[in-house]
Amino acid sequence: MNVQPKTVDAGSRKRKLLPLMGNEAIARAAWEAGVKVASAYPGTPSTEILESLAKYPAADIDAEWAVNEKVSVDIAIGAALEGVRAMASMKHVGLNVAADSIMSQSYIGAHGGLVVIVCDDPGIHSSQNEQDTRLFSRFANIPVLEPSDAQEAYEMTKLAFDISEEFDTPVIVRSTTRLSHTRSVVAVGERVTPKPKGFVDSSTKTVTIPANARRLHPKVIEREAKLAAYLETSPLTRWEKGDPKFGIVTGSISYLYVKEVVPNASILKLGASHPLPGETIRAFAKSVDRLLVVEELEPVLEKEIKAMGIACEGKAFFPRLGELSPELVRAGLAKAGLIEAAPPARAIDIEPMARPPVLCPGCPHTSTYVALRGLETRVAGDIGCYTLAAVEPLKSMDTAVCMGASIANAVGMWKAGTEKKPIVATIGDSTFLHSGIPPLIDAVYNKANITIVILDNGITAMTGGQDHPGTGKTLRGAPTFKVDYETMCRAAGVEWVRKIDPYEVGRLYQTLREAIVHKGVAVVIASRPCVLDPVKIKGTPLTIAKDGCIACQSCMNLGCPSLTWADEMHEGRHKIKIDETSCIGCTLCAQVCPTDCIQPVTP
Ligand SMILES: Cc1ncc(C[n+]2csc(CCOP(=O)(O)OP(=O)(O)O)c2C)c(N)n1
Repeated sequence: MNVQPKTVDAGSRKRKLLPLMGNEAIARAAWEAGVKVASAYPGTPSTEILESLAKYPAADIDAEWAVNEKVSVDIAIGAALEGVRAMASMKHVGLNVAADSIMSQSYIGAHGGLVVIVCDDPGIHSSQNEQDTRLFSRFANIPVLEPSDAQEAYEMTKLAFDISEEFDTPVIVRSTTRLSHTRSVVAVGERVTPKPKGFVDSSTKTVTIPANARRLHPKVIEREAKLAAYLETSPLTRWEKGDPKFGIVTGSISYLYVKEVVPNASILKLGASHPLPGETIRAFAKSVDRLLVVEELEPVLEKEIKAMGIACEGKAFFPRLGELSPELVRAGLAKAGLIEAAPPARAIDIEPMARPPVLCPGCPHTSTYVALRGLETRVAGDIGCYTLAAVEPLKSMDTAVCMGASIANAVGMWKAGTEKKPIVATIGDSTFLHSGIPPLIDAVYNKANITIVILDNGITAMTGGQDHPGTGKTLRGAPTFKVDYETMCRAAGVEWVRKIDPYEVGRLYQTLREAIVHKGVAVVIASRPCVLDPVKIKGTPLTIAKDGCIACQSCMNLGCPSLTWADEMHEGRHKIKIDETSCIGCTLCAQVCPTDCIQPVTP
């Protein structure tokens, strides 16, 4: 096969060196590879890929936020079908949303070159689960490249486009949090502008009706065998000869941990972990006394190598959960009896104070959850900053499954017929646009009796403040149409819709009370900009007149991080004080104070 990693050249020292994060390296590679269309929906740890791409000239690359990951992949597919290089990027759970398109596109191919960047999150730093994208590559019969550092992220992303075109397949490049967010020096190259190939009329290939799909499926299987053959000789598969006492099959960031712990070991580094180069693995296994597999998360390689009839060991010594580390690799190899165990670490006798995350001072989501708790509702929640309402001190959200689940979860709760409390779904604006609209239509269609609160803070706050169709701005900051939630809800058939400012506490309570007694679907749109995005809001801070505070703790129910207990006491309870540096003057605490002792700081 003719796909050599042209970009992995020995002359890299002559190239320009840039300090790039893994995600920036991927973006740089995409730009250099001549990607014409790039689309993504934000999600940690992948978000910076598209944000970095948007810094390259608009004439070179059309970079856009899509409403969700499936839409982003479908846009990339459309562009690739027109014969240009296209890319979609997402976090691992975004791949679930995009899965339907990728599964079928695997049959259709890639024509112009189609690469999907998926960033996994071992250790669940900022996600709702820890799924391993390598399993999906097997499911979809498409190759997955796994860089170990930012330089490889750059090189493999470029190579992924070559492979995609040569083998007519979508290619996944899999990163992880540690790689995406680690910065190191990357030798970069020059941009190429591939000639657009144009659309090729071939409906037997591009229309997946059963008759065509039946013909395409065997080709997918053949393609996989060709890719495996290519990977036998490709520099992506690297055999590092070392001590034959044991050999380690590894890849991705795990490779770096292995190199740190046993630099002279025999290592088979798999730059692509699907499909596997079986012959090379077999030869490598024969060359060592014992074969180990060091891989983060699932025993994907271990199981497949065992299925080839090759004896190996892996998860007996290394954890299946969370991130690996040099310490864990060392401990695992020691447990296997292959190296000395590390001397016991010096015990540190300090218990760090637990500091659970809380909503920001003045967060517009706070009052909605205080009110829902007061109204004793059953709250089906969703994913966003507001998911923090599920934990202390707000503790007023009962469920959070995945993006867009809240409304349909609430419908199911109502259908179950066992709930004594009013059922409320709460969903952020970005999440509503991502996957909340079909369940809203479903709720009306099936005559559900639920309340939906759209928490409209005018931004995708959780992932760092990205624009979306409700903000009226594109990724590059250009003005565009701004979705009107009220009109949208009415078009879906919702008759009872109210828009309120969640800083007006009295009105908020009253509106929610009316919504939960309304028969049918009631929608409350709680609109108030995020205090951090697009600009940090800082109004006149508030202060508490000590004499007036009766230590009733009403304001403390807000869980605002600007409120703390003062040393002074009233009837055995601590009075409250406000940290004026973090207070933004939202007045929520003043509104719930029964003695009116909270006032703006006078200059
Ligand atoms: C399928 C999927 N894609 C992306 C994410 C990352 N993510 C978590 S919440 C969220 C959106 C948050 O925005 P919004 O709903 O407006 O709530 P906010 O954080 O602004 O309160 C995103 C993009 C995810 N968890 N799952």
